Amino acid sequence: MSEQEKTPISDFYAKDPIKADQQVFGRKSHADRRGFLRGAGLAALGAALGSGMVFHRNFPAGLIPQALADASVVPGKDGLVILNDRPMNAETPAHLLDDTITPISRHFIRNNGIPPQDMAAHGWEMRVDGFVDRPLALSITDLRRDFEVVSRQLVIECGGNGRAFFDPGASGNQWTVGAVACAEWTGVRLADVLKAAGVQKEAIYTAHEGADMHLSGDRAKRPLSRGVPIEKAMDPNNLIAFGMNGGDIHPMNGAPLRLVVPGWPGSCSQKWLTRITLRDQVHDGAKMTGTSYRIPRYPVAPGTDVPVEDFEIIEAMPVKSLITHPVDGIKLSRSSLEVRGHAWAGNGKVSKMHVSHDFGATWQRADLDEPANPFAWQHWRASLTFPKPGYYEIWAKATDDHGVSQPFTIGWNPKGYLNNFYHRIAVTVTE
Ligand SMILES: Nc1nc2c(c(=O)[nH]1)N[C@H]1C(S)=C(S)[C@@H](COP(=O)(O)O)O[C@H]1N2
Ligand SMILES: [Mo]
Repeated sequence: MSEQEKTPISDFYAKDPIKADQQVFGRKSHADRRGFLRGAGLAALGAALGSGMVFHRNFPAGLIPQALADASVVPGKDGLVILNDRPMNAETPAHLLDDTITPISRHFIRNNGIPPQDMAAHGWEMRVDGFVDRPLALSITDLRRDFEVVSRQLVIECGGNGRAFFDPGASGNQWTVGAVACAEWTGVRLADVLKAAGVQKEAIYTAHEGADMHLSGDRAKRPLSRGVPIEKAMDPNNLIAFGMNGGDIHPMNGAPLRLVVPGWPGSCSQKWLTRITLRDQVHDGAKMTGTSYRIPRYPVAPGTDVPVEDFEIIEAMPVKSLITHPVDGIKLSRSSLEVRGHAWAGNGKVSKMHVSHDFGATWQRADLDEPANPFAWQHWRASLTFPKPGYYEIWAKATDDHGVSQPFTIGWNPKGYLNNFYHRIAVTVTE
């Protein structure tokens, strides 16, 4: 199907996504998944597909037809692979993450609920309360006026990135490698705002709230409300951001205001930020408790049933790397190849980068850049020579400045978090 033929449905969604959704799926509300294709929606979908859908009565509500299942239905996103569209979750193929700074159109999307309908910067307010001397209510204008505005390249990676490779599998979004990005975020330091509010000595943990709605539509429930220990919150690299790559934040990435807490699971970086409360206990908001964003305290064999009290909260993300060029599966008619990508570590820096073209028997040192600023991903490159035609894989391995390297196998855990095994791509050298 050509781009041209896809236009009708993207247009349809771009104008009024909620109405488009109601028409396409016949849902009265976002929470109602029982709709079916009908009338105008069916017609629009038929036009977009270039052919009528024969068994449309069987087509489950909330699904996007596979032929249209790229993020072209999300205005401003390009080439992402949609894993789920209610809530919207979309990852970026590795070769589309080749840029130094991830373009807005290629930044993955991980929603736990329904984004707010009103994301206007004008009138947006965030509160800071709890164990503070002076509770604050700040507009974006206040933030810009009262605090130093800084721009930083910061990696956001979902805690579940790489889950698709778990065996036995883990439930949740089946992210492969693309739930990670490094955009340039502009905003004010979270630490400066907390200092202005006056952090009291009882405050040990933050609690973050956003304006999104729980999938059930129940306003009393939150889709996600996480927090971090006060020591991590005071790290000067955390931002309350109102800008992305020199422009506005994309609606699906938390417009008009979000937290960026780099190095820790993406879930700590609350989107559509409305409130930060300082608490005198570990925050117990939505997806802070039970087994959410937690792993067993000790290594377990794949498939082990671990009691919930043996889980602990994930803090820093592990060292990891991506091969962003060439694309996986490339066929080459020559024996040499330039390989490149990025590497990052949730705690500190990447100090060494290696690649292998012989399944890890030997490793070649890659050329590795320093990060543009703390928590920016580091770019690397290497040139490989293949001895003769045939099938090869390129494996990439980063080592952090604590001497910890990416492992060959997955550190299996029940919920499928923190998979940092080598990124591999296939290369065939032809005669
Ligand atoms: N309000 C709100 N913030 C949120 C989420 C959410 O569902 N609601 N998802 C979190 C998760 S799990 C991740 S990985 C990151 C993803 O950020 P992105 O969608 O901008 O890529 O946002 C986090 N912030
Ligand atoms: Mo996430």
